[in-house]
Amino acid sequence: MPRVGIVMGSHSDLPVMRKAGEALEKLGIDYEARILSAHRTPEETAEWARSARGRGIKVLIAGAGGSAALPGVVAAHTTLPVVGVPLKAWATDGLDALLAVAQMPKGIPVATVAINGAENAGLLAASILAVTDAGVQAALEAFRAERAAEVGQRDRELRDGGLTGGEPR
Ligand code: RP5
Repeated sequence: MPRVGIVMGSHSDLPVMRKAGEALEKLGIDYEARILSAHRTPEETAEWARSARGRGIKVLIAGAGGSAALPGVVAAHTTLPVVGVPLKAWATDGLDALLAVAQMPKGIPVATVAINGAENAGLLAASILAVTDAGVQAALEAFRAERAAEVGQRDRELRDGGLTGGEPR
C-alpha cells in the first residue's frame, strides 16, 4: 500500500521528479504518483490532497516550476506533511519556484528542499516515515553508510593518486 504521494505540476517535471520515486524505491517504500496542476486542474488537485490520508498516505511530495503554487495548495488541503520541490522551469534558473515554495504564509508549512532536489525530497519523506517505522530507519542508515563508504573510497583514491579525474557537476 503506498505510504507516500508524489505529485508534479506537469509531465515536463517528470525527469526530475522521478528521482523522488527512485529514492523511495531504494528504501523499499511504496508510493503513488500523479500529474496535477494547481492552476490547470485545481479541483482534482484539491481532491487528491484531501483524500490522501484516507488512502493511507503519510507524507506528500509536491514538485512544480515557475510560479509553483502546487506544494502550497496541496498543503492547504491536508494536515499531512508536505515536502515541496522547487523545479527549474523556463526562467530564473528555478529561483522563482524556490521562493514560491519556501515563502509560505504562517500556518500552512511546506518543507522545501533545494531547486530540483527531488532525491532529497524522497529521503526526507523516508525520514518522516522512519519516526514510527524501524524498517525504514534501518534502510536509511544503510543508505547513509553506503554514501560514507563512497566518500572514503574517493578520499583514498585522491590521497593515493593526487588531484586527477573527477567529472564536472
Ligand atoms: C508548472 O509550470 C509545472 O510544474 C512546470 O514545472 C511548469 C511548466 O509546465 P509546462 O508548461 O511544461 O506544462 O506548473
